[in-house]
Amino acid sequence: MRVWIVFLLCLAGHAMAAPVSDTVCVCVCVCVCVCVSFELAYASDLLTSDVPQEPEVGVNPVQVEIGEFDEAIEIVEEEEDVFAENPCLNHHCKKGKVCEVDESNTPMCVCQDASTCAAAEGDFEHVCGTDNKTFDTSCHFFATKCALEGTKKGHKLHLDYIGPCKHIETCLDSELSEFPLRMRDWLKNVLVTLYERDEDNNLLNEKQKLRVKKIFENEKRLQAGEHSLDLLAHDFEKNYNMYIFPVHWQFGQLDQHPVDGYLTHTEISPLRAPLIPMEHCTNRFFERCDADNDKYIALEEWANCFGIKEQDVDNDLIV
Ligand SMILES: *[C@@H]1O[C@H](CO)[C@@H](O)[C@H](O)[C@H]1NC(C)=O
Ligand SMILES: [Ca+2]
Ligand SMILES: [Ca+2]
Repeated sequence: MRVWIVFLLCLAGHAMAAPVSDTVCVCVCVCVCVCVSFELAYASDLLTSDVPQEPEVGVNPVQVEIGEFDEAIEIVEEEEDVFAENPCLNHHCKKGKVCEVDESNTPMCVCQDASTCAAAEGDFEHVCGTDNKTFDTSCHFFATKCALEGTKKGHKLHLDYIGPCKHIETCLDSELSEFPLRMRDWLKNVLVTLYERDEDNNLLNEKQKLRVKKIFENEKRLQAGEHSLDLLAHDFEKNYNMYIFPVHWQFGQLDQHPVDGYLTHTEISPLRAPLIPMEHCTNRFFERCDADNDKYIALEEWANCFGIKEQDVDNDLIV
């Protein structure tokens, strides 16, 4: 892709030097080509990079963003013999921290200086904190949060959503009840898409594949697309069984740090953060999910939130 851009730019340069009568025509063609190629290169960069981005419709942010918001997770691995020279090589620090060695060559995690974060390449890299302040990138956010560690302000500061801070409309009760309809349908479509793409990517394990296969092959399945709320509600009633697994599966995707049958604020973050700018009921929805208000969403609470009946909640569906 890059080669093309350079090549076309050369052509453009060439054309500039050509007689005026030729220039007009050539320049128009070349300009269009450059723009298109650049966009393609840019798009393919986006797809392969791990920066926060607006999820495409049907792409599960959990797949895209995995690990991006796990602010509370500190992974420390030690393999001393292999990396004896630079103890930092294999010493991972949580977001917002970097590894440094002290006088005795012991690696330790210290707060990253926000000025060492790479600048944002666009608005899509900005993130909005719970203080309603826009940060350039998630790197800037976590560096700032780290610098505030131990303070009340730092304790309260979380990454709220992806994108610059904006006005988020109040979620009305009527809208809140619509949210799970769309979300359930979306979860089901995400799984079916993963299944379709999953030749040998192992996005799903064998057990999961078998379960999604049943949904995928079901002729009564509502195909992905824009549907009215009435149709979504009707489909949930009629094809209720198809929604049980997707709801469980998403819970399992999020319940990772640690795998304990409960979702913390941080664990839900990979799902919430990209969703909030698009769905203004996201926060209210997840708050309400925690029915007993203990700050954790248990599987039963989660399933109930999506309209799954108590007798269909099954821990075995998650593994
Ligand atoms: C957050 O900031 C945005 C943009 O600066 C503003 O439009 C919005 O009203 C603010 N929200 C709140 C809750 O203050
Ligand atoms: Ca957990
Ligand atoms: Ca709870």
